[in-house]
Amino acid sequence: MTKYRITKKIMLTLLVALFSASVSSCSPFNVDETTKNEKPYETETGENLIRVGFSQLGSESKWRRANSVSIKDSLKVENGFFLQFNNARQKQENQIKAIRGFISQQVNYIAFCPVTEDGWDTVLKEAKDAGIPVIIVDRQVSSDSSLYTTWIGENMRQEGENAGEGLAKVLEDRGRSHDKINIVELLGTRGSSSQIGRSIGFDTICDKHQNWVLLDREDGDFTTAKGQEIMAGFLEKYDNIDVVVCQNDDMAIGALQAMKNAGIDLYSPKKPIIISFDASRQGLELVTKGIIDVDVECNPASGPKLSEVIHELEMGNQVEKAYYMEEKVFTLLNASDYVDDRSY
Ligand code: GZL
Repeated sequence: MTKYRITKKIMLTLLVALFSASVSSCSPFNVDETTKNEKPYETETGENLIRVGFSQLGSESKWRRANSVSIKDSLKVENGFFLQFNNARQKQENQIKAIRGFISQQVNYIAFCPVTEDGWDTVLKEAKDAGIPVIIVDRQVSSDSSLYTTWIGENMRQEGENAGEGLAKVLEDRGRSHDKINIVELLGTRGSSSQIGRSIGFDTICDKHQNWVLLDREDGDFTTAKGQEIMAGFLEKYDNIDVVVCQNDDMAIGALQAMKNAGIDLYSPKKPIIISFDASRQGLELVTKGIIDVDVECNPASGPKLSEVIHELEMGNQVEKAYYMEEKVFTLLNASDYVDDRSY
């Protein structure tokens, strides 16, 4: 056999190998082979799987990553689901694109954590017109509730009020209930229901304390890096900060780093009072050290409830319009009882 023919044979063999590898590496669930009514996704035992398209807003914080773990752990094949999961990297346009993809693939259900409240009417109408039930998870949308089946999440306004009441208690315990108190705030993603609800709730309590002064508030987008950047700016601008309110632990960790960089002793009783949200493991560890003074829980474990609600809908049962997650408030008095069991 000539050299050319040997080379050609080798090339052909390689091409065939490459092609068969690409076919076998494709998901066994090629979306083109399916239509919604057949529920074509089956286990080895022939059990039909419920197809769910889930648009997660991003992976900006420990809380968000824990929420994604909860969703994936609950909507798995063993529980009867085929989950198509998309990470939108905190961009609404990516979420809308993913949801439109789920509609065109004719999934059985769509669920998503909306990065901000507004801008969902059109795509929710498209899902409704396609006959696909939509479940909102975590944050809320401003769209009419007729456009989605139910919402599973947290009471953000209550969280904000819990933060304000927690601050009032800390000040009372330190004999500072009547002092002038200067406050700065690191807000979550502006326009998200988490930011809006927590701000409204906290402001409601602030309004009851005329001696509390809000010096400044900026959008930290729920990230550690932005939290540190904003807090460094506040420390340059103000020399009389009594309280720092961070709308999640990730921003609090950034703010604490900025305070350390500015030479503030985080173990000193004179350090600014730190109020935070989420109550992640790291947040609770900082509470047990007396560095974070109040940490308001925001429970990310909405996966089991999402699984339960979809199974109810599959059986043709009615479901509630809203499901609230259980949440606590942590201080030095109770954080050590919970920190070791924190999964995130
Ligand atoms: C709250 C959730 C927020 C968390 C942040 O329900 O939407 O988003 O508080 C996360 O940690 O980034």
